[in-house]
Amino acid sequence: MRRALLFRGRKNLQKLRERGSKRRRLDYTKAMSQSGRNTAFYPLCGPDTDRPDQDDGDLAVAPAKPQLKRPPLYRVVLLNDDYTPMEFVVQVLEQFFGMNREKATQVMLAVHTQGKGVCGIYPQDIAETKASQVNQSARDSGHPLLCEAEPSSDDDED
Ligand code: TYC
Repeated sequence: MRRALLFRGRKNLQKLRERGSKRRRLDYTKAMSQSGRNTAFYPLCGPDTDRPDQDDGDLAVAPAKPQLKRPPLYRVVLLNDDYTPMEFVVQVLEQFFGMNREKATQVMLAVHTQGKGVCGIYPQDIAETKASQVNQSARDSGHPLLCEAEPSSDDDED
């Protein structure tokens, strides 16, 4: 190609360049407008009525209603014991459950007097992660504090 061009005049060369660049642009545009139609991305480009190969006839077509369901919820429950310092429990409630000091103190005292108490309600994976973070933190600090995740019955409503 390079050698062939050497023998053409300047004007010819100029024409060739113009023609070449026009062609490239035209081909590109055409390719873009055609190529999407047969791909999985085509429906994202607009309503189905634009699609030449799909005909719904006289039927009214309603979009399918998404079938959504809330994830089952789990309670994170803190258990009382005789050895874990109250201050440690308060700090755990602040750190892992986002409670302020006043709320954390209330919950800690409720657990202390009633034997157990709910720290929060979450989807299963989050509840289990929080419970195991609390248990790990207690173990790391040498305290017997225990935390559990259990299915909650509060998630019945649809
Ligand atoms: N009962 C503990 C004490 O008297 C305090 C405590 C509160 C421990 C709550 C655990 O989940 C707990 N030091």
